[in-house]
Amino acid sequence: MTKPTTNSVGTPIASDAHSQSVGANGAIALTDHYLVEKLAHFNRERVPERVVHAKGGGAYGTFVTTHDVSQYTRAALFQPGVETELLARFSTVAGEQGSPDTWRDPRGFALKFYTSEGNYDLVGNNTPVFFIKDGIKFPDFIRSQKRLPGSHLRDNDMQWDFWTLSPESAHQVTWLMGDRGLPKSWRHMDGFGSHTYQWINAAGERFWVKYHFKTNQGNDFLTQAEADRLAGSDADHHIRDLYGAIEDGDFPSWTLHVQVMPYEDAATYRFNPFDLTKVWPHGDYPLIEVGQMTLNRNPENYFAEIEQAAFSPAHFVPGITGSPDKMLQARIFSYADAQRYRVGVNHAELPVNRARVEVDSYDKEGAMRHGFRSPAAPVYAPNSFGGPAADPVAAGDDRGWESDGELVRAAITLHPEDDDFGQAGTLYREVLDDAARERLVANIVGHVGKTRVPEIRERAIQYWKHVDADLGARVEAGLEPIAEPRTSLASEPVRTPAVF
Ligand code: HDE
Repeated sequence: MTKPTTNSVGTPIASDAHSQSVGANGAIALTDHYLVEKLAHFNRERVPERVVHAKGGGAYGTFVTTHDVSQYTRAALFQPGVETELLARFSTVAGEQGSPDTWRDPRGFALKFYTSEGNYDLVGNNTPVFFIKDGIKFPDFIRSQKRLPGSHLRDNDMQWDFWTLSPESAHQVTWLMGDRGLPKSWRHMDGFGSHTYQWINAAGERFWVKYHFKTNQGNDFLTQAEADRLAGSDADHHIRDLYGAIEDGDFPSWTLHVQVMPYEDAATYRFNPFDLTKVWPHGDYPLIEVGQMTLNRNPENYFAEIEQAAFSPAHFVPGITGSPDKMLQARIFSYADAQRYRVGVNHAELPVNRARVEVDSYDKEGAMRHGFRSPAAPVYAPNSFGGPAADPVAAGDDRGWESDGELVRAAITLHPEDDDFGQAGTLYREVLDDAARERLVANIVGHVGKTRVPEIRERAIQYWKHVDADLGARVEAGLEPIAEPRTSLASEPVRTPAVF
């Protein structure tokens, strides 16, 4: 027998189809509380989408530590043989919730490990570097990649204006315009922690660490033409791919490696190791294998488990902490703040976000709180009634680094080989093969070709000449003259001819 529909407090309701009205054709009645409740709840089904990384998908899985890295970290999840449950969420950055999965963009690679010492979140991307190196520029950067305030159109002049006025972006833009900007699927891309983090071993020794998740499916990409076609025919292509693979039992996996830099090397390394626009060449710090991540379970409910998933780079566990990277420090504030706004102050209580260990925090109350401790448990510390007390040893209070100086606003210090364009040039000359270089040039020409402010166009050509003279010349040669120059972001957009 079909179960009766109930209202939100469990009482059976009389009709799924007919509102209460004064006669069959008359006005509907406010006494139909069920109708009012149904419409009101519907109006509140959305929470604000993420201001960046709004479009994404994810799955659960496990991480198994297969190699012994205990000499570098005492984190329980990275001890040999330990298996940890996790959630992964992949995303594009600039697009909104319904936007195509195959627009050119970096991809988010966010992980939440439910460890025996509480949740550890590693919130990275599919590239090892980023566009900027100080979080104060992040809102400006993101606005330049999103939409014009008037027409609500994305705008290549705005994008290239920001990039060319922020030359520290060159390394990441080179990745973005290359094959990595259009991964074939989330299964076919690597993931990076991107920042430099600190690991601390049981003896309290400190190391600087970068994370690399290498896809076991092989890196693969879409051409611009394929991505454009898919954007129209299957905007959810990457969500569908991941969901389908897991449903079919074809579980995607990644091998985690780390680069480990002895603590003392940081001061004299040829690149500033806390600069998020730089990599550490593997010849300097080789990859060390750590373990295997496998995704093997789809969420049962997208909203509850993926939309409400709340990641934060501030969620460390003992044996792992942050670094002097200014971007990381800005993020340590920003994410929990975003979750409080987006999901609510008690977001950590939701099943997807809840730690798998006992939570003994003094947090209490607030909107939608449903967990509480025994009435005998004190709500303040210190106390004389057996309430929890902070334990610096358990917390790993050996975290930290030397930092001493005047309070200033300044760029980070340059190490001997630091400059904005050097590593981007190396990527072009030494990492890409001829075919990949060809595609990079074509992608840049296609993208810069949509700029219409002559000064911005010229700066973009110079930007690529700084990366590499040959690359810049090829970009310049490939560009058609601007047909309809503009001087203002408010001027009329070029109308795309309709294709029928
Ligand atoms: Fe994010 N970023 N970000 N970001 N980011 C967010 O967090 C922010 C940065 C990344 O699947 C937001 O919950 C600032 C770097 C991913 O839920 C927000 C800065 C990297 C995700 C935010 C950065 C990332 C986000 C949006 C400059 C790679 C999606 C809502 C200091 C290493 C996580 C939210 C998910 C999401 C802020 C830079 C990756 C607003 C201020 C660098 C994968 O808090």
